[in-house]
Amino acid sequence: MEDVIKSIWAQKILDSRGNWTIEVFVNGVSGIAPSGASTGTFEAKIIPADKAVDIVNSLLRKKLLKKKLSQVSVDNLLEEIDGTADFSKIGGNTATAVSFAAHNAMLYGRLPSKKVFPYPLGNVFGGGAHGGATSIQEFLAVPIKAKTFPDAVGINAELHHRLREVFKKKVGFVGINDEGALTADVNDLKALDIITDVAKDVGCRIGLDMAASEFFDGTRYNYDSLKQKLKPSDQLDFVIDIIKTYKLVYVEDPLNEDDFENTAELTKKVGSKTLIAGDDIFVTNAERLQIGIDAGAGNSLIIKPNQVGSITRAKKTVNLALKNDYLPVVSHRSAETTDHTISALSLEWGSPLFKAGVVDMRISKLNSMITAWNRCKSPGMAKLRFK
Ligand code: 2PG
Ligand code: MG
Repeated sequence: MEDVIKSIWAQKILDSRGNWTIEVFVNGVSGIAPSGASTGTFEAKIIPADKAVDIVNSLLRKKLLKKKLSQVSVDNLLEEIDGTADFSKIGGNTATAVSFAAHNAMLYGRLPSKKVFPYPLGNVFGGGAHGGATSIQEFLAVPIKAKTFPDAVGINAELHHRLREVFKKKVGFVGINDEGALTADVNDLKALDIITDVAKDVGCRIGLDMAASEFFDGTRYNYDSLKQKLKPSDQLDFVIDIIKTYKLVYVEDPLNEDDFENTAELTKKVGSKTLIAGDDIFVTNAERLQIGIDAGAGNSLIIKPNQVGSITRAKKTVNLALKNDYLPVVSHRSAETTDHTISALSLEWGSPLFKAGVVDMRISKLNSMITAWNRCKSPGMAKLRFK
């Protein structure tokens, strides 16, 4: 294993939205920063890709060359050089790309050999900030009956294919949004009706990423296509109602990013059967997760290393989650590239669910996981509490 940074350089490349992002090479191995559209207020700060590339090719190159290549030492050095809590000086995107490249350089670009594989959470239909008629951002396939990882991604893809036909027949026009999820001119409840029906045929369950902060205006949750505006207590009842009606196994960000109280109430009421996951509310940040733990808010959380700017920081949050029985879900962002660092992290950290889409760019992450599965001697799927 190489234990010293012998070379480091950066370039800007395009992401899936056609925006510039930063790619860093450490000892010739790549790491690329993704980015989001439904970003949490408390995420690490992003700087323009040009500036990020300059910072790596000048300042970071000088400071990191010949330094020890270990995750913790690289990430700690990045924190030291930056000196802020949210990487606002060198950029959370810059730090993420360096952290990913260092990680991948140590693995020589391969995935770690682990025996326990996650279930892929697949975004098959969507709206909100990613584009579409529904306020709910993501309707997710959860293939909990699959016996193998390749079968599981196959089930999610099958649901995507079938829904394309069903929506075309029922509504006429089917679109594709930022994550390759289908869109159609239906309201949130109609979408749930159609998707749960088809999911039953395909043999999977359904979850949601509501990304509710995106349609909360400070007092009301605005469901434009349903023509309803809900105050927080009504939003709580609405979420409980759809969880029961559609037997949802996973609901992410059901309330605004600062509403720990109602998230705790929801967890108390439905948390024994349904995963209530925090994304914008925790932003992969250990301090924010601790507030959630103290309040009893949620029983699961999204892990996106770029929300905190380094693998070491994200790992700290994963450890805290596992200690407190919160199920970690390693996740992609809506703007992605062919980078598949998060596939490796999902395996390394034993995250039982892996949110990485179904089609388009997203296959890079899924396919690298299939390779890891096929290389493994006796692989098995993770245990899920709602099975
Ligand atoms: C989310 C993500 C990924 P974004 O909200 O979970 O699906 O979206 O990257 O836009 O925050
Ligand atoms: Mg989310």
